[in-house]
Amino acid sequence: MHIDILTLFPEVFPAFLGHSILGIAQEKGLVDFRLWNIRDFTQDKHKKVDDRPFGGGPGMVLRPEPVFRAIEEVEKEVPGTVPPRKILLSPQGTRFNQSMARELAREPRLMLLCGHYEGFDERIRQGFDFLEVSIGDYVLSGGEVPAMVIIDALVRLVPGALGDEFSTVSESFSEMLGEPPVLLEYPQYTRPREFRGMSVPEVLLSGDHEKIRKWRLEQARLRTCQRRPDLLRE
Ligand code: 6GU
Repeated sequence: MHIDILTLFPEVFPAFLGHSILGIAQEKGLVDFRLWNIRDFTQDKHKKVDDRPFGGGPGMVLRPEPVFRAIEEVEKEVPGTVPPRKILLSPQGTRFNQSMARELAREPRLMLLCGHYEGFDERIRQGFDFLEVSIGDYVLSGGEVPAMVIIDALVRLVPGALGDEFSTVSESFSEMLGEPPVLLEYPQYTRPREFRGMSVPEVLLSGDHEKIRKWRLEQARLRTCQRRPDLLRE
């Protein structure tokens, strides 16, 4: 999986992409990221990426010229491969969820366009076939954090990214790990068995794996009922 990230702030990504599951997935060659600064695709002397909105109003709008050039250049960058699925990050997009993550995780190539300021010149939307995605109903100052959220959700679904230990477990718990209906996580415990008067449920110490599996599924369902009944109706 190849992911191209188009942003005005490429420097905010490397620490995030280089660690934990994302870092390991890159080391294993399962995914590679390329960062592109939209400003590098400007052609004017001042490298101007934004301008004031026609009709007036607050804020600045991302200019079409550098964004069109960036998308077209980056698209040409890896000849012979399929064109990327293009994602535009904006609060006006379709709400991101686990089923979108599952769908996008199957794409060989993605391009994420992060905006900033008040928004994109509308002709950017007209010029390309984007999937416009929002990560929730709140306003962020740019698409960088949403891009990281989406990348994180996708890469952990790429086969091999989570390591063998996890994938064998997921066989028996697919209901809790991303196949619909998605359930919330069951309660987890580690050592010590007793901590400040709170003890680990007996069943987890029993060694009876079938009993443990049933207990966890029951707990996951209970938790989902109590906290997120909307998930059960999806
Ligand atoms: Cl994708 N972008 C911005 N700027 N704000 C958001 C968002 C995206 N999703 C939720 N809020």
